[in-house]
Amino acid sequence: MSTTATVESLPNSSAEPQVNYLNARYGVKSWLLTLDHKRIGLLYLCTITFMFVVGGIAATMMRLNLLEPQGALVEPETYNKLFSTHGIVMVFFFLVPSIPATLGNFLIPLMIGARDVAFPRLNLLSWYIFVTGCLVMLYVVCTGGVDTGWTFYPPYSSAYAHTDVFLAAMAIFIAGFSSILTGMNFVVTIHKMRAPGMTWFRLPLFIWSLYATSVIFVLGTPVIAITLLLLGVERLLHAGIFDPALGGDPLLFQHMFWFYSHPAVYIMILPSMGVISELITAFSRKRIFGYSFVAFSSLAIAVISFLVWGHHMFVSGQGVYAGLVFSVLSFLVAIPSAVKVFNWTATLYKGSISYEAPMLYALGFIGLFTIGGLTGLFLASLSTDVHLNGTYFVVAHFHYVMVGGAVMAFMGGIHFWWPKITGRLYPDLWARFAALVIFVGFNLTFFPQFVLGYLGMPRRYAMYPAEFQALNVLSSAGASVLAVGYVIPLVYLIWSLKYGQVVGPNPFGAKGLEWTTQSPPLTENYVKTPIVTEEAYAYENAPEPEVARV
Ligand code: HEM
Ligand SMILES: [Cu+2]
Repeated sequence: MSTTATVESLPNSSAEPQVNYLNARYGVKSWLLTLDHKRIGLLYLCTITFMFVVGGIAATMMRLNLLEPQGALVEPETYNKLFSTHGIVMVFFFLVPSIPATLGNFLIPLMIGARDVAFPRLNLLSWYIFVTGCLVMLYVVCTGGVDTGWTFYPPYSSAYAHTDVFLAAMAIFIAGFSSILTGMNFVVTIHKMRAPGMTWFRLPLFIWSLYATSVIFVLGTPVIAITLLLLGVERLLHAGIFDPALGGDPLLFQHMFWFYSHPAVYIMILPSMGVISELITAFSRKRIFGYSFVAFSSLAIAVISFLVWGHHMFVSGQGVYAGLVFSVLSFLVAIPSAVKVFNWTATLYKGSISYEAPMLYALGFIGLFTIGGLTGLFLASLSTDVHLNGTYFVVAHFHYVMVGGAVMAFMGGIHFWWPKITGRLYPDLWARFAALVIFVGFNLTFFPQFVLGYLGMPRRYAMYPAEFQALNVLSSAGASVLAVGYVIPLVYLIWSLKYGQVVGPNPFGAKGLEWTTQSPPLTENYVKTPIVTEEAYAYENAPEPEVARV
């Protein structure tokens, strides 16, 4: 993207350290009171990484327990708390904020040529609200946990559970406001703060995907907030809303819960799709195939995602005709997702492809997301869902989409923009090795679960029939490989902060405004507001990569 902000116009690239957003001000206070979107993005990165570790520890304990048919580690009551904590933490305190609040916060203003987001103070407040939600959830985990599953279905959650359901629900309720405020901030920023010449159809596709995600943040999150509030009211005041014994309707809860939680799965996958569009073009050095189709498919996914929630209730006693409609609509939502997969593949065709670590994550994403998506169609068809609902097939399906998809893209994005964020590069050989370990570990963990589910192994059980042991041991072994795969990047990324190779503004020779400014960027992002004069991904005149291509 040719702009007037070319690299050489940037200040003092001589020996003395360049002033940038990291060294412009020092001290804890300069971070805790920062209004800089880049620093706020890093505050989120630290917070959600900690929550990922908490969710990961629960997953490890579950997998260790499932080594033995009778349960090798914990009592069934504790197992219930483990999968509930794991699901709640991984969904609401890791994956929902992951790419939007970290990479989104860091990159949106840089990519559109702005100085910051529209409401910097609101942005900082969103982080504090999120941290408050995390602290309430950690308090619940440390004082006994919750055992309702991440779905909080009443009447068990409102009338029978003896765990801290109310506080867990309130932790999610609080964190939800962080999503709503972040979504509002991003929508206004993208509408109002684009640099001259940065028209909608010149925007990077990452921005389109975050725009669609922000719309779901703003429209969907209030629904889960009111649903959990009503659950809290029923639990504390015994008002009959969901509990049939009090004249309530448990199906009402399921409708309200999934009216948000299905769009929520797209909050988790849409930003990843935006990252993949950036990686595929950068490492095949080609324009995206069908730019406007990919852009509009993000909006289409956001809209249709609000129409399919009933596919979570095929076996809950919902009417068969309602089921039919939700089944057809669920097939429909697969179309815009498929458009993206086809267009990424078409972009690779005849591309000048290189296999740096970010690209390995992108290719892994395409494969694993496709498996996750296609198995979703098994669950969207009424007949097969009756057999597979409530089994490990479902657990495998959403982990393929959420971990094989979203977490892979998150890792790919972190590796792609790490030199922009830090001004330093990580050891690429270790990075590619870790990407392969993660890919192998992931498939070893979750593919056997498709088979276990198809053979009838129910989810959420601490014990299982002996004939399922071999596949469970394989899955648990895979989980340990996966865990090692996630620890390696943690080590070399932290190592790179001090010892990593110092690189210039654009080590991968990528297109995009963010690569035209220094690394790490100035606090103000640009010396002068850039003027955009060409389409996105014009790799026909891209700068040469500074680092060797592999
Ligand atoms: C990183 C490696 C991960 C491993 C090894 C793992 C493993 C597991 C296991 C063993 C279960 C329990 C299955 C059961 O007994 O029903 C589970 C459930 C679940 N996982 Fe993960 N998981 C991982 C990552 C994630 C991530 C990143 C997410 C984010 C969305 C996630 C979301 C969930 C949810 C929502 C449940 C269902 C909890 C419930 O039934 O209430 N997991 N996972
Ligand atoms: Cu769904």
